[in-house]
Amino acid sequence: MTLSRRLTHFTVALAGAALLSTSLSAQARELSVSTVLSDAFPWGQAAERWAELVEERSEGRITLRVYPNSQLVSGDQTREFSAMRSGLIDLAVGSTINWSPQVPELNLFSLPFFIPDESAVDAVTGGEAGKMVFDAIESRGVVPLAWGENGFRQLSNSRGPISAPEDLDGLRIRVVGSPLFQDTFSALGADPTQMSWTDAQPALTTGAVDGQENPLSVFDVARIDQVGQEYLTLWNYMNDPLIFAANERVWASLDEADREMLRETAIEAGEWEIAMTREEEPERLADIEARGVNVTELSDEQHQAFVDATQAVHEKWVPRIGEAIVEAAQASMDAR
Ligand code: X2X
Repeated sequence: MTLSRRLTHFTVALAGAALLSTSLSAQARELSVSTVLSDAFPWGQAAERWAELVEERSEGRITLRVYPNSQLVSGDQTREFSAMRSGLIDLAVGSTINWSPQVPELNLFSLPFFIPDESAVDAVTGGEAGKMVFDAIESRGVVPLAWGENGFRQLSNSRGPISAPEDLDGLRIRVVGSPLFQDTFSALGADPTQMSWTDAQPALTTGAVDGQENPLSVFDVARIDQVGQEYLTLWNYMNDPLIFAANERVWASLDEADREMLRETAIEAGEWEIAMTREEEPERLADIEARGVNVTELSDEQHQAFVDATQAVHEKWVPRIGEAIVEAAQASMDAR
């Protein structure tokens, strides 16, 4: 081979390599994923798991970069949905509570004492009501992909054991930024105050609030007992599912195969996280008790007193959520 021939080969090879790398980098994509809690919690782990699966299946072509602690919305978790809709956030693993100001149908899960246990949650999310909720999200410009779980929310406070609505009388309770919570805790005679999770921890530490409500995993990982929350009531008054979702334009920009892959990996990550969250609960409760927290469980009669006290919340909120969705959820639970 002559020198000039060799040079030509070499040039062609170089050009080929350059082409290959530009086409690879043209396809390589980084998408942001917003979460409220970090990977110290199951919620953040759900997002990290999704990112790992996407990295694997796309062979590194698509990178999901997780931004925890609501940092993409400066700590204001109730703005996450709007930020995803507007394109400030590409993807999110978000809470039904935090998105409910923009998607009223999501208040279905916050109706007090409506969805009693894990199998009821699965019946609702996996049934007709779950589809209706996903349609409601989609009609507001966000593409829902899969379910996860923050968990059943339990009540803690620094004052004393709570086993009846009267025990909540006048207690200042930090609630999430959704009006339904304001109504539930007012109906129970407490003094609810809305604030973000970012603001909740200092408020608990300084004693600006007496109590809060969160799943056992959050109570445990954030060591809520160490900021004086020594009394915990297990009342399963509502479950907070998580939803994996995407901005509409980001979704439309992906080809069919990548959409399929993103949806499948979200479902896998969600199922993995739901199972883990539930499996870990007994051990978390044991650890919490071992740290000296006073845990109250309710008898059927005590439970009923809370149900009765919050009936008016249902009357006010069922029409806002949509009678059809609430009925569909009830039907799925009854059919278990
Ligand atoms: O703010 C909370 O309580 C939290 C972390 O559970 C949610 O984002 C709903």
